[in-house]
Amino acid sequence: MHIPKKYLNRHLLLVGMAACWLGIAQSQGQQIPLKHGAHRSGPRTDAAMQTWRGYGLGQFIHWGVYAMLEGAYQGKNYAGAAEWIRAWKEVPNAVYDSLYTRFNPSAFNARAWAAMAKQMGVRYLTFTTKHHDGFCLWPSAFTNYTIANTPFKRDIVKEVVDAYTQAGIDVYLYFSVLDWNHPGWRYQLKNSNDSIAFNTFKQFTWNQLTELATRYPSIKGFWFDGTWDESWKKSGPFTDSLEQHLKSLIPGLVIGSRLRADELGNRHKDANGNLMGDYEQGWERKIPDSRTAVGNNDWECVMTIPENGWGYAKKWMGHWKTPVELLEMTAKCVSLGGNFVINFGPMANGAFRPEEEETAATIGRWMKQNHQAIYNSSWASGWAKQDWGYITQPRQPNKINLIVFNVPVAKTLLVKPPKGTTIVKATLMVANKTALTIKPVDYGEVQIILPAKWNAAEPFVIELQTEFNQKQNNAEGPKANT
Ligand code: JFZ
Repeated sequence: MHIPKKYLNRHLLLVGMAACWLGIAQSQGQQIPLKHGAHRSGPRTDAAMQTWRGYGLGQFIHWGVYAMLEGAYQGKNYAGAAEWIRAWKEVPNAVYDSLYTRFNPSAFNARAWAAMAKQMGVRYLTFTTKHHDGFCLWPSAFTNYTIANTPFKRDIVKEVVDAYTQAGIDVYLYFSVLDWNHPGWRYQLKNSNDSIAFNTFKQFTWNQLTELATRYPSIKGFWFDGTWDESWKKSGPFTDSLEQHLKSLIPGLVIGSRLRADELGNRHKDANGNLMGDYEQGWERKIPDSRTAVGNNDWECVMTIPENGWGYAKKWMGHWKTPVELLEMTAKCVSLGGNFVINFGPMANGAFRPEEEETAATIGRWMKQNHQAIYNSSWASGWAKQDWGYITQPRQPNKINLIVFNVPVAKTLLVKPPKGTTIVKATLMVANKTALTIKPVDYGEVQIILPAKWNAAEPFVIELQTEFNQKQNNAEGPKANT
């Protein structure tokens, strides 16, 4: 079909006008009306959230009866994450579901765990109370599948919450909504029988969470998981009331974006693109590569040491991250305004594997020296990312920390302060706190000059003291010749 050019042009014009109108409608913020979408726009500003925002480094612990199988069955290694081993066809459900009758972690010592975490320098813990298998590490009154019915009997959640809290480390409870052990769980709601069954499951979930919040009132939040199935996505209004209910039980409670769905089934972000929950919880084993990727939201990245596996596996497959790699990820996350959380998977007897103890100790030695660049620090607005490492902004005004991972051959670090900001002092934060030479160069860039014989054995921090000059900020910068 041939369309004369003049019609084509007119047609394009009309299409263009329509697109433009839609664009205007959207930019004027025409919102989809939602009862169960985000209830807040922008980050939380209260003290509890300020604390969360300042953690920098956290510890995750995945522990449950899956640790007893050690990521293998009858001599064969499971290729998936060890805490998922029940889903492997090689393992009969009956075998897995009776493991708990032998769960007896004789080496478990919550105070030793908390001491290791403290030495490592983590400021919060997320601990699995119940993973997808449904086994509860606390004596829940709503199921028999709990620690109370193991030979061990002790309330592991209580011991962990108490020991960490006493050590000054905030505790968050991981809770899998998905529960392979509960008869009412459904992946989908295909008919009214499914809905009836799933209603019993929702009540059970409500009861268990109320129980956790009531038994362990010192916790600072929940970390939800297993909320991705159709059945849960269709329960938007319920997820909303559940969240509000938990927040009414513990003031300041922090809950990420993995609990709720809106009434249209959207998760994490509602139909209008607003985050549901206090921080973005989708950064799992991946780190954003720019500040734009996270927008204005609080966020956290959770990371495994081996490639993919949270629960204990005897054989770690693939690459295990070195302490320096984990520290670099920590620095990167903090420099982009997020927290970084490193996972540990204790053995069935309750002790940590040597690789994890070693990792915690090495990270701790570095944190002891350099935590000023990680704690209560965030994105340094206006300072461009540099190849030598990461820039973080502590809460004190006029201070900036540079965390250096790659020392340039020239032994000079280039930085570009935001307009109006001058660097007045640069201090190498090791041993005798050497003051470094600052040399302004062209285009508002500044060289920080390292001692000529500087040989860094590990990443290090340089503290900058800055001054802000309003006049300079208003002055016109150099004009580019373009
Ligand atoms: C979940 C669990 O299935 C896993 O066992 C572990 O507990 C982990 C912390 O969370 O796994 C997920 C959940 C979400 C994503 C990926 C793995 N995700 O959003 O990309």
